[in-house]
Amino acid sequence: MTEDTKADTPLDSGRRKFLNTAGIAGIAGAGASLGLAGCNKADDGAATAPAKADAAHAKGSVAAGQLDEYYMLSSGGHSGEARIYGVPSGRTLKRIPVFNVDPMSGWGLTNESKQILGTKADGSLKYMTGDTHHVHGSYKDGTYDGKYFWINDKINNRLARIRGDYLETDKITEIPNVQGFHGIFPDKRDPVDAAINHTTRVFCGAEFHVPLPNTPKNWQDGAHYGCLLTCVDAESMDVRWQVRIDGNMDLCATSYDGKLAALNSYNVENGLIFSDMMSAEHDACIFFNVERIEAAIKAGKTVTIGTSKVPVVDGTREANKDPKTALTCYVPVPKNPHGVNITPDGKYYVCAGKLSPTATVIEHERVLKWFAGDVKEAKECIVAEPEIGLGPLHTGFDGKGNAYTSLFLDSQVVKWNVAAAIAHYNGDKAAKVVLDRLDVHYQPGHGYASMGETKEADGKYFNSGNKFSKDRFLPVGPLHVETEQLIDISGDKMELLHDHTAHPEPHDAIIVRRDIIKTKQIYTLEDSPIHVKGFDDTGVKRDGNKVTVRIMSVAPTFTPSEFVLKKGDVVTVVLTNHDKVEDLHHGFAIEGHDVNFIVGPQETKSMTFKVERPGVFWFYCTHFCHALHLEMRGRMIVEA
Ligand code: CUK
Ligand code: CUA
Ligand code: CA
Repeated sequence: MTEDTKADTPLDSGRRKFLNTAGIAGIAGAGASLGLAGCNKADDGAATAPAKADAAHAKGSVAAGQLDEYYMLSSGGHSGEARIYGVPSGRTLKRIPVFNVDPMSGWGLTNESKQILGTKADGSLKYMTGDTHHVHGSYKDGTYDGKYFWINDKINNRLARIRGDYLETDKITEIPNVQGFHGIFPDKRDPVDAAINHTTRVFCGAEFHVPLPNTPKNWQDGAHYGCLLTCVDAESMDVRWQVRIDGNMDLCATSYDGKLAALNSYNVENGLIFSDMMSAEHDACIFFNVERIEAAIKAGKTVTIGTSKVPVVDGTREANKDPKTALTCYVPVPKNPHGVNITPDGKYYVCAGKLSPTATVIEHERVLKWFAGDVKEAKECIVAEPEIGLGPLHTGFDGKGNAYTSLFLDSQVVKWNVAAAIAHYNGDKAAKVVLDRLDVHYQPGHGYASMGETKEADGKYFNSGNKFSKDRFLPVGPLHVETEQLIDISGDKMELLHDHTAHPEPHDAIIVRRDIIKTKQIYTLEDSPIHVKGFDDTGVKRDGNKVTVRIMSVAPTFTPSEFVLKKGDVVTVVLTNHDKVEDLHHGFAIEGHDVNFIVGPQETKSMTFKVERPGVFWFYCTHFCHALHLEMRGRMIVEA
């Protein structure tokens, strides 16, 4: 352990000793169970005097009726959704359905959402689930422009886009020939065209190897397996190109000049089993030269894989030996790294060690020089490798030269100085690298700072997304809630402000200044080509057994309030909400037919279902809208 690590409170060092005895090798061998053993020891390291805790809590609280300073857009893990919290309050503001089915809004039930999600030939959803890990926003001039947010699905390998004005999912793209789609990052500008100083591409890494093309034929032979980096067009959401690499890809970061995408790889071994994935001392951070890749695509130096038409270029080591023409650069990083983040000044990438107690700092300029042939070996791009603690995963930045890395095994966040780490690496042993440590509760995964992934990193807040809450909240059965801990990073010492809960299981998030996100409060009728124009446009239209029922809502009525169908009809209800009052949503549900969705002011949604039982069925408004909300209902009559 480092000097700095030893200098902690007695209680702390006891816990650390426990982990030390087991050692890094043990961590690798015993796997996750040891990691958890570390946190089984109840830790009251944060038990500060109540008065001090109250003062800290007050700093992070937002009074009743007051608004938060930031939006925190968070992934929702295997819930398949995205969430929005307010910062600093930690209040949950919204859950955005993305890859999941959401009865409240009708996501996955309405025809419009099913079209975005993708359907099978019979009209049912192609996939019902998703696993979201990373949310990132579109950039302009090195900071968020609030236009789009993207989020990955690791289960079914899809990239979704959330539009910033409605904060709703508007497009989903399935990526061919990949599995374990994990890290994503939008580019921050074009690498060549100076006029394009905003996001036009989204880079998507693949964590799992698959046979390329995917057949079971040679499943035992790893040589047939490979991983592809995918570039998706930010506007059209079409897949532009892919690059085949050696190893795998985990997290992604992009440079501020648009020239490079960086992805950390923990499986340079191309291992198919656990032990093989950990056999090498060094893995890699892979840098992709965007301009060269696109030139190679243009020049047609491509192949296609299986039934996919996406052009694929060769980014493997063997094909990229000459730096001056290389598409990729593999910088060696110790052992199964997790996370790569770029400093807000655009100068350095930080790869956290995971199985090594270090962070690796790689200089952007040197990687560019390597591509120019001016740096001999890729490892010379490394400018520091500070020891920071056990199980480092993700790093946030304050814009003042400091980095904040989550330490999964130590259950801490460590604050360290990037310039000092570089000086220390260059021989200045007096350089103070680690500046502070704070216990978090417990086992942090992602950590992220306010505006920390932009040039406007403001050094105010850091959120620690902890994987285990244990004793922090009332127990609610075997599955505990997760803890998010908000930390004030404006001073020399980090200060824990408060905990808030998160439904399992968030991974990454971003904290965005509130003035950047400009939402619309009212939809536009023309958003929907099939909107009901007015009373004259309502009613039942029949075409054989296909029936369209056009309905409009104006609080507290539906028009028409009755419609008559025949048993066996396939019915499409089109509902337009003609209310124009902010927040005046109506719900539409039909008894016994599993029909349920809401429409906002001036919004249209439709849903198709079959009626098979004769009878009278009430439809009603589910969303409290008016003093006569309960009376806002009508009848669907199904004749035999
Ligand atoms: S990964 Cu979850 S804690 Cu998917 Cu970003 Cu590191
Ligand atoms: Cu309309 Cu409740
Ligand atoms: Ca490895």
